[in-house]
Amino acid sequence: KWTRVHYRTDIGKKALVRMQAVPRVGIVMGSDSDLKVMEGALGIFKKFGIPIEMTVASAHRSPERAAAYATSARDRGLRAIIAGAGHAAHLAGVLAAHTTLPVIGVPIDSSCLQGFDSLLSTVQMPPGIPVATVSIGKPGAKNAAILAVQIMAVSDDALAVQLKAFKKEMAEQVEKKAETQTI
Ligand code: RP5
Repeated sequence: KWTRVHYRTDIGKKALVRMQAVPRVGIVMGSDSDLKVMEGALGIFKKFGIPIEMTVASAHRSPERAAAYATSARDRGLRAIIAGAGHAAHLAGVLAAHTTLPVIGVPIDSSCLQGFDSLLSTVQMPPGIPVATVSIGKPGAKNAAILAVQIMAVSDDALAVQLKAFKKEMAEQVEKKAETQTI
């Protein structure tokens, strides 16, 4: 469904954007080295036909860019933000501080501590600024996308129907494997 990939000038030259319409979910990474993990979210958005945008902004290396991204997110049409970062992963928290949109954090296993550091720094938000933190790494990126779809489906019946079919499909795959494999 994504017919083009181009750069959105309004959020910076490095902003990788895949879109067919106004993006509804923003995926932000602390570094372009996080892309191999955050790519795990893309298949879900493609499956559900939800236009998204991806960009790089760091809570530490480019704090103004991160703040500007989150501050403008709702007005630009986004409905949720997914933030993936490694090491002392403050990106999701910083974005959450600057927006009223739901922020989903993906801890990335890019440091010597293999994501345990990122998990704690993403999930342990102080009261008042929640970040919905998913599991570490690529499975977390996929779950972040599903969670974003579920958030949007609260006010979108067509998406809710698609989600129901998605769950049914997963259950059928389990049944199929159970029938064909001897454990
Ligand atoms: C974090 O530091 C990023 O999110 C990334 O996971 C990690 C390493 O970044 P690079 O040194 O590869 O740019 O801020």
